[in-house]
Amino acid sequence: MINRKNFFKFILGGLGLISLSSLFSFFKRNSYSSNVVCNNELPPNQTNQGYLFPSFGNDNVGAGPGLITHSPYGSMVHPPAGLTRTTLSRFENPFSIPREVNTQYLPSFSVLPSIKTYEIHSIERPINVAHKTIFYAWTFNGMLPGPIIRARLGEKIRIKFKNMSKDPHSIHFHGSHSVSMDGWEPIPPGKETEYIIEAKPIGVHPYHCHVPPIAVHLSKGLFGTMIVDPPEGRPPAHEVVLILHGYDLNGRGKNDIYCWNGIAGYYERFPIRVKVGELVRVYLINMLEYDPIASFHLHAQTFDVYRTGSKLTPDEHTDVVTLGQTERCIIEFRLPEKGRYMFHPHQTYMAERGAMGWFVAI
Ligand SMILES: [Cu+2]
Repeated sequence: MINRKNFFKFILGGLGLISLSSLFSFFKRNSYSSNVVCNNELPPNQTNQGYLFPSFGNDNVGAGPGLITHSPYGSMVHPPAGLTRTTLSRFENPFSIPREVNTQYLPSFSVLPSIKTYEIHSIERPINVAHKTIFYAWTFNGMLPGPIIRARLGEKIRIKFKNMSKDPHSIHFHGSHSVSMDGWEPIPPGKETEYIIEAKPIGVHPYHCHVPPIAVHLSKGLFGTMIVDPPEGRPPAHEVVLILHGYDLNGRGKNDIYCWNGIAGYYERFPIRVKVGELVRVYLINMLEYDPIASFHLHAQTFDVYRTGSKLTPDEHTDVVTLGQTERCIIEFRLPEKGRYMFHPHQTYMAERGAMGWFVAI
């Protein structure tokens, strides 16, 4: 039987539990322990362990995840405020830019044989990935996706990898290389290693951390692109790297928002500008976790598909290409008249949640 005294004890105990749990969830919401953080702690050009990071917008105020509203164009997740048309220029090589001078652009075809050395460090940092949405990312060199590595067929690449984060990580390259350089062995926090690989075959190959749970390490941002050019290069073109990726904002093993090159809604706000009639070459990679397949669809124009980019003759001519996880291809097309040509995965929920964009022919 519950008497009056016990009844009050029960009520007070219950109230205590409720307030403790709200206190706990308050701290959880306001710490970096979850993927999404909602506060003002990310200054522009934040430094971490001596790195100068590019800033990705400045609207990190408010409650994530993402601002999901209807738009007449299809995407309902918008990029952070404060970005510009050049924020993601490192994924693009416009014809008109002298490539050797503008290092902010996609690395150019290398002319002389060499051993290229890259320093790649795994670094944890918060990144504005969509409007009012900060993601506590695991990155290579503070970038998401990681740096673009570009080499000529057969060139030697030396990767000096240092793990500057709190968990073990590694770098595993797709393509062919010595099995002793395969990069699946975890490198503990604070330790470093060196990978030496020969760039082959020609094409576009992802690299990524291979430490389990791989889905978590990869979807938190530890991936990047390697382009291997044929010895004679490919025909001159306006080149763009497009990597499809998703963010699991709530740690549910499910993507909440989607993006090309790390920022949801970016190419809807800032279309990729190309000239009418010029050759456009897209290095297309599917780096999604949690969604087994995705596609790339271009509106109003068809394109050549070079699967993995490993041949110089196209495998098909179409307007939609489907890619499994880490699958990739090179596509080429020309836009024959001025206008806005939409692109998106034909898994339309991905497009509506940030992965819709435009090419604009001018
Ligand atoms: Cu990892």
